[in-house]
Amino acid sequence: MSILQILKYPNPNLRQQAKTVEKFDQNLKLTIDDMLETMKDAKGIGLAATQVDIHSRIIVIDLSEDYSDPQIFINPEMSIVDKTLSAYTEGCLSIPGVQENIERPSVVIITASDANGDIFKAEYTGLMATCIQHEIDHLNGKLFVDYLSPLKRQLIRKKMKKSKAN
Ligand code: GNR
Ligand code: NI
Repeated sequence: MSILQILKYPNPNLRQQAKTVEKFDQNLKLTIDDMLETMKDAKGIGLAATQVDIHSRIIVIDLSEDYSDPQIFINPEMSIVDKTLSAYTEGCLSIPGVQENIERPSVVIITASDANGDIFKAEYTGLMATCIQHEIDHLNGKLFVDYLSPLKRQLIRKKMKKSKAN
C-alpha cells in the first residue's frame, strides 16, 4: 500500500473526465487500497480517483471516526429524489484551507458497483448525500468552488497559487 499525492487546485488535471472502470481486477483493488490509505492519511471523509491523478470512476468514502467503515463506489450513477436542497460547509483535500457553504440536493439514490463488480443501489441523506455528490463532481472534473461566485473563486485561486502547500 502507498500514500498517493493529492492534486491541488488549480491543477488542470482536476478538470479531466474520469473513464468508466471496465476491469474489476487486482489492479483495481490495489488502487482502492491506496486511495483508502491516502484518504485516512489526509484525514478526509472521501476521495475521488481524479484527486490522485487516476482518471477512472472510483470513489472511496468513510464517515466513521476511526476509518472502520470504508465505502467503495465504482462507476456511480446518481438520481435526485426531489428538489429539496441542504446546505453543508464543504472542504476539499484538493483545496486545503478553504471551507464554504454549498447547497445540494438533500436525498440521492446511487447505483454503483463494489470492488468485485457487483451492482448495488442505495438512498443517501445528510452528510453522506453531500459527500457522494462532491465526489461524483470530482470524477466529472468539477470542484465545489465552481458553485461559488467568479469573484470568490478568483480569490481562492490566488490564495492557492501563493500557498506553499502545493
Ligand atoms: O474531507 C472532506 N470533507 C468534506 C466535508 C464536507 C463536504 C465534502 C467533503 S469531501 C472532503 C474530502 C474530499 O476532498 N473529497 O473529494
Ligand atoms: Ni474534494
